[in-house]
Amino acid sequence: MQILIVLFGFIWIVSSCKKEATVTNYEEQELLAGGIQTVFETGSGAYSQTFPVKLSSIAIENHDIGDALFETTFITAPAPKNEGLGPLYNAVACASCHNKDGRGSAPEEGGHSTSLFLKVGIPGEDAHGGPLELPGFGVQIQPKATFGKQGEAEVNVHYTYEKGTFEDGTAYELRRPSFTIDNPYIPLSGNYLYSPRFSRPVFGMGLLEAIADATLLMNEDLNDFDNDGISGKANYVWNIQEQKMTIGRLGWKAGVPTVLQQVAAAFNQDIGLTNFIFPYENSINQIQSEKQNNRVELSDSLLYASAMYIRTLAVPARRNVQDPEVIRGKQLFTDAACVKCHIPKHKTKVNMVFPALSNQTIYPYTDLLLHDMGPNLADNRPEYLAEGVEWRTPPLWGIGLSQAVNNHSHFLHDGRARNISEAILWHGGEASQSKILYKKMSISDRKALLRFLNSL
Ligand code: HEC
Ligand code: HEC
Ligand SMILES: [Ca+2]
Ligand SMILES: [Ca+2]
Ligand SMILES: [Ca+2]
Repeated sequence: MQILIVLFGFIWIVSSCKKEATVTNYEEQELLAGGIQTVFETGSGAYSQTFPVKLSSIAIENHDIGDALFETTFITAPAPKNEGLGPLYNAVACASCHNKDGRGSAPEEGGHSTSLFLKVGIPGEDAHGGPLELPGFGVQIQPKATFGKQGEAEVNVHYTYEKGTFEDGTAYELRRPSFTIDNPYIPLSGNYLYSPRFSRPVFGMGLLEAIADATLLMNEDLNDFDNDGISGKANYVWNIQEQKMTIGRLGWKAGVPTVLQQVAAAFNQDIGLTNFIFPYENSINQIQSEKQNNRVELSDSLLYASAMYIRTLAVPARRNVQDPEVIRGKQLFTDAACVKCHIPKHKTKVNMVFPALSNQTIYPYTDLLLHDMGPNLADNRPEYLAEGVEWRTPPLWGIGLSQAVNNHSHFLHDGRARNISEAILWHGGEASQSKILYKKMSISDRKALLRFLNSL
């Protein structure tokens, strides 16, 4: 008996020591950013992999159909295949803006980019608290049009450059964009609002959609009760399918509730294909589009396949997780309060019907909530509960592979940041304290923080 007690005591000591050892700043599973749906691709295909496990053969079939559709170039009707482009459009394919399922390219000085468009509107709210259309232009500027019609306008960017210094004296430069709407097909009314939107990676969306509403709401702190300067607010948006207000998760202002509605809106607004969720051409109510034909151009089955594709794009694994500098950078990420918005870890809901998404620990580094990011980032165009200064915390998973996938590291809602450091330096509002702490860091701390971010 005594021997047994000693033995158990010994085991207890050994196992608690082992526990001690794993409670360093490294969690065993954090390598697997997408839980079981993590892939180990680090090259240009890092954002383009299918869920590796637990997909039914029907789901795989739909994923593949959606995959092909994502690359498809749509053309003007009538045509035997892939018809329905326009009359107004931004691009001919999803992949034109989501290069390799990632970001497109940000516009250069004086020019424009397909992957960045303007959402537009006028002050006020529609019946559901959403943005009002800009008469003659709708909710988005489409610069392109099919034969015989005119694109709505050109959108060009101009940058001004601003210098700053870190506390250690190291200089940096930021570029501030301003946009012009040139050659509109009809004059623009006086008090229009616009919001620039740069494309984003589309992997991991199914997992983000599978986080319970309750989890998101738990992280809200509307009145900043803990007095840390950070509030966090869920957006509530009009859910067309459910015909009620539900939490928004997708888009830079979390203005879209589900993957399906995001995909349907992209087909309709960006490419010009009507579908059962958005049955009218995007040129509805415009003078040059009288008597347009609003028959459904994208079948329900193709729309569902496209949503299945987006839901089941896997998450790339982290790299160098046990590197001491990366671990130090992770501590700095916590110390600088980045984790308060870019919440590292979530768990997805239990989902018997879709086991591939069920009950997974994932590391997206977002709260999917809205935050006041200060006047420098403000677009001043509200979207439901998202005010002019508010943006959704974007997920940071995969950010370190941006260069490998898209050959650039342009970030933020308008692509103004040319690297991760600039993205941090633009933080303001609720994230002011984080920015100040970043500017105070020594060069080696900044390097460690960036190494950590590049390991995501
Ligand atoms: C003209 C460029 C363009 C095209 C074409 C385009 N997108 Fe996007 N996409 C964007 C932009 C810009 C955003 C951010 C929109 C916002 O903030 O509202 C976005 C956002 C998304 C998101 C949400 C990402 C997130 O982090 O919340 C998904 C998913 C998506 N697009 C899928 C698609 C699919 C599928 C297609 C084809 C049917 C498509 N997109 C076509 C530019 C484009
Ligand atoms: C108050 C919430 C908040 C805090 C704190 C915060 N962020 Fe952010 N972060 C955001 C939001 C919101 C955006 C998007 C802003 C935009 O696009 O205008 C963003 C964008 C980013 C981006 C660009 C992502 C992309 O895909 O474009 C990076 C990188 C980033 N944050 C890193 C950090 C780091 C590092 C810290 C700590 C030093 C930090 N953030 C602190 C909310 C926050
Ligand atoms: Ca059409
Ligand atoms: Ca339009
Ligand atoms: Ca708070």
